[in-house]
Amino acid sequence: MRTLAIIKPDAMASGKAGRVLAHLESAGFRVRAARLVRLSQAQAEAFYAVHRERPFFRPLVAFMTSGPCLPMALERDDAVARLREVIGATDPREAAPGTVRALYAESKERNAIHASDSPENATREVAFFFPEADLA
Ligand code: FUP
Repeated sequence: MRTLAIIKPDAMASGKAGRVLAHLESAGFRVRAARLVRLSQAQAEAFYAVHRERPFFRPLVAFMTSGPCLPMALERDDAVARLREVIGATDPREAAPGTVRALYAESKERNAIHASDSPENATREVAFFFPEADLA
């Protein structure tokens, strides 16, 4: 099964994308599609539409449009749940040792990586960035 990860602008800007990807590959994920993108305001708002009413929505959209990011379709067994384990809690101070966010995130707001939180969202989010024909 597949899930969506995004290496976020903080990790891209600080040159951690390679280390984050190596971490994911070591955890058994295979990259089936990847794209370097600078999200537009409209794209970031659409991607995070579920958070529209939350107080952190505007800062989240501002951060996600602040520089390039790297969406990737990742595949392995039980991909959605396994990737959530590998990335750790939203706030790196609460993330388990050795998780991507514990290792590489700057803060709860600039937390290095996104991962789909359910199989339904994984399907929607992979399709948001990658048409079926672009998946390897
Ligand atoms: P997660 O699924 O761990 O990425 O976390 P959420 O879906 O709850 O939140 C999505 C993104 O919103 C987080 F990655 C970072 C941002 N956020 C904040 O900036 N402040 C918060 O209090 C919660 C989330």
